[in-house]
Amino acid sequence: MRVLAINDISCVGKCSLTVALPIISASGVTCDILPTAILSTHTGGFTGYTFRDLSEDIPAILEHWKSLGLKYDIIISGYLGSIEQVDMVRAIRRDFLKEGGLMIVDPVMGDNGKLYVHFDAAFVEKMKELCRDADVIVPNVTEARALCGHDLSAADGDCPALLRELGALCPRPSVTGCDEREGDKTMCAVYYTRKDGTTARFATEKIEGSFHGAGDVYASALVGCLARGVGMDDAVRIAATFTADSIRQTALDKTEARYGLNSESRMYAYLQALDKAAQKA
Ligand code: PXL
Repeated sequence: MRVLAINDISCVGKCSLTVALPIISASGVTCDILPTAILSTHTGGFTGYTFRDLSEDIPAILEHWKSLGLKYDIIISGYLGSIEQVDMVRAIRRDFLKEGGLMIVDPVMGDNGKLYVHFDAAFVEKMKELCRDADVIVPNVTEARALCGHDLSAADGDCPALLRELGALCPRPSVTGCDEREGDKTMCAVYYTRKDGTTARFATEKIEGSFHGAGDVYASALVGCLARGVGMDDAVRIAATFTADSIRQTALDKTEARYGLNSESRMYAYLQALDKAAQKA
């Protein structure tokens, strides 16, 4: 099983490839990487970071890979370094995804009701093209709202409605980070679509605060599970539980949110859950 993770390298801040590579590899499958940009830190909560867009390097990397005859069972794309990279990723899907392989798009563009710096309405429009090519998309609520043309900061959290709207873009959409009241508790839910088109929800108790890199941990663990043949229900449950455990650990450690999730010490529990589900799959 061979996975390709397309994402940036933020040297510090635990997101993108520094999260995807360890989690997907530890899940027990080969994870090759295509870096879209190299930054000294990610862009959320730091100033003065360096940003080298790698768009110019990608064509030669792909030519070399073609000469090796590389093909992938799963391709996951995340943060892109330029709008031009959307078409590059679409071409990568055409040239490198195996027949019957899975294209997963994390349309990384924003969070907490705002687009990240370097993203604008034109990028959102272009990202829709990539989502149309995907089998599975994993936007957070802000990205889902952007893809559906809604006001980003609107307080209403009607994730089932967003999920239905995203169905026009992609056959198996999901929406993560849906805050919902359940009695006296606040829950953080993910809504998702199964292969047969039915929809489902999985929720964990919300831990107050905003935690950078949670979407990357979730998407990477989801890919790890799917790559091991685990079905979507178990994959979502295991990935969301690992993410919630990592957030809880980060809150306990009281490390700064911008330095990312402390998922390292939660990895063993994640792998145990994955192994158990993979055995029955
Ligand atoms: O975690 C999403 C992400 C990925 N990559 C870079 C980012 C962000 C969010 O801020 O800045 C470079």
